[in-house]
Amino acid sequence: MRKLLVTGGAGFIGSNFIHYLLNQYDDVDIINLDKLTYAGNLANLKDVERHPHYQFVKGDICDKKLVDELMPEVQIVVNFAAESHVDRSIGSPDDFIKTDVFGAFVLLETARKNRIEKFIQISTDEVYGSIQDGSFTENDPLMPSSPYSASKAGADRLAFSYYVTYKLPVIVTRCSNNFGPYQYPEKLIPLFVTNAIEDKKLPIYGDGMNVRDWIFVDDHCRAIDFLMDNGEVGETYNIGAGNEKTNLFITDLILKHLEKSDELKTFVPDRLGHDRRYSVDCTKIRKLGWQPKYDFEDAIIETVLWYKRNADWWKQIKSGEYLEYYKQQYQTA
Ligand code: NAD
Ligand code: TDX
Repeated sequence: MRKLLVTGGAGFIGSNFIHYLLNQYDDVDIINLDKLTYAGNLANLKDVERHPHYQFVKGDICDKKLVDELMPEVQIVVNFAAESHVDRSIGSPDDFIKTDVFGAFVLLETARKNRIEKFIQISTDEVYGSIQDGSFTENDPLMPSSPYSASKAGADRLAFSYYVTYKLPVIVTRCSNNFGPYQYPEKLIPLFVTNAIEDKKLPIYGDGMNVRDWIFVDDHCRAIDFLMDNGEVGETYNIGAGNEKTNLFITDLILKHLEKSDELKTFVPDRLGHDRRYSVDCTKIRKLGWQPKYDFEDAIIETVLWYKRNADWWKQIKSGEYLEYYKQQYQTA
């Protein structure tokens, strides 16, 4: 039996990862440590809340005493917990520094003392910053440009330093933009899908020509699982599916699949410091034997359908704290 501490498991990717592991294996035990910030939602895990191999602990990864209590119970740590939204980091970076950097430090330090067998730090492709042509490899320098990506870069290299200095068996992953079920509707795809369903405006930043490389969340989860077994400790792995699209292309695709009018498209002032293009070279993980399984357009259709069928899930979110935030930010809610 492998026992994992999954942090941030009530968020988008963490909850998909927990579902993935429990569906895939009979021999994993999971402790999900999550603070339940605005982005954490136990509704994402309703179907597994009584699963015999799953336990939820509400708490903060910065809480050293709590982390000290949990760490001796597990062999593997997968750290998803983070403040994850770039726009929020521009308005109020404090929690990004606390959770993404200091929280990662608390986990690493405690993992080291407990001789953890594997520590997976979930970083992001945003740590490289923007690239005009070509793609970043794992050896390229980090040039993060938002308080979010700078915090993630801090944790990314701090994790690496624990491998070099203390031989903690760390693996760092840098994935591109995820989409799929249970994504908080402040991120581009769930925001635009749910707004379009309700005939609300779709706020496109700047000229809409910024490029992101999209990956279906299940492919990301499989990559993390793959690296837990096959990744080399001390190494960093880019993860992506090679679906580079402009935001306008994504917007048009969503409108097409929902059969909604072009008139919902609304150009709004650009995000401050908006990275133009992200692109990662995934040769390293592909050579090891992982590759994405999902076709991009099929996965988009599946995702749009999921939000159509699960309106209760996002309507609940869009009626709370969210509404206040969006009224202040964009006046689109
Ligand atoms: P999310 O915002 O949906 O979820 C974050 C989760 O972390 C939430 O459940 C939240 O309650 C929890 N959390 C926040 N602060 C915490 C704290 N101090 N202690 C414990 N739990 C805390 O984020 P996501 O999109 O699922 O991203 C998960 C991870 O993957 C993040 O580290 C993010 O940087 C990384 N990542 C995300 C993407 C993407 O496209 N979403 C791409 C690459 C990497
Ligand atoms: O309303 C919007 N309008 C818009 O044009 C929003 C929310 C976004 N955008 C643009 C900005 C980006 O170019 O869409 C693109 C994607 O934006 P987000 O969904 O906010 O994602 P991004 O900033 O690319 O960061 C995401 O991918 C990498 C995640 O939020 C990060 O956690 C992850 O590390």
